[in-house]
Amino acid sequence: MQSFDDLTTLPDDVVRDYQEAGHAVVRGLATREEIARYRPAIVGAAEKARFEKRPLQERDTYGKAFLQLFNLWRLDEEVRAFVFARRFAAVAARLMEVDGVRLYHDQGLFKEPGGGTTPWHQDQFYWPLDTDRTITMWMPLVDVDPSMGPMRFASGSHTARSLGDFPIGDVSHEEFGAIVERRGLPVRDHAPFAAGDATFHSGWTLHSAAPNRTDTMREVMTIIYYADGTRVGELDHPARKFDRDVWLAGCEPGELAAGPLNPVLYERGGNA
Ligand SMILES: O=C(O)CCC(=O)C(=O)O
Repeated sequence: MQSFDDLTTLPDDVVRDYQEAGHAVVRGLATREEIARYRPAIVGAAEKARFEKRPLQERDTYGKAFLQLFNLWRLDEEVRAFVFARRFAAVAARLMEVDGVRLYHDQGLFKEPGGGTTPWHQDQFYWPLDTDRTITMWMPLVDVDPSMGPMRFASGSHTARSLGDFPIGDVSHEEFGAIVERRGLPVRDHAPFAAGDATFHSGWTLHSAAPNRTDTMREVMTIIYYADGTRVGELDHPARKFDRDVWLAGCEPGELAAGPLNPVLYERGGNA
């Protein structure tokens, strides 16, 4: 079996796609063997971390979109090895054209059978990070076809940075959906996916996902990275203050975003 320290060769056109569109797909970033080995630990950690017990029909739109399970790397050594994979972090660094990346946090995003639409949103609305060099890796642990609710991205939307202060929900879906239509932004989903393929999207890229119309759980693991050297930004609304308190514990605005939960996961020429 390959090691997660083995890097992958990324064609230049994938980097160009990412820069231009704000998203890109990397096929086979994890092998089938790696997914078979690490999936049970990720699913087990997700079960441990699950706090949502209500049936789907009793939840709001955001709650119906997926089970969201945070920082699974802290629950299990195998999951830690997956989240700390130098191979994944190196792709994040190359796409953002930076020398090193830190972990913001991981999250399992499991869209249940019958799970709803993921509303249009921008991730960086939540993140008190003083940079636009932020990126999410979204990797299915099972094969995902278009009926299972793959992500879709509005190409080019990242260049505008903030398109409105909307937390994810019905209002963000309506407002951002209208922007996508009005501006005629091309929407792409990169589906179908084999387990181990991965998409990468920028923190300002508008994205959403269709409902899961199948009987199979859409198991996805995500890892969020930002450029090493980034400083903590303004805590200019409650969501950003909450994120600072949880993910950047102890870091104040203007200081390096480098708390105990934010290890360097890749450094060009280094060991990380
Ligand atoms: O998996 C989904 O449905 C949405 C994922 C997402 O919003 C993200 O990874 O930023």
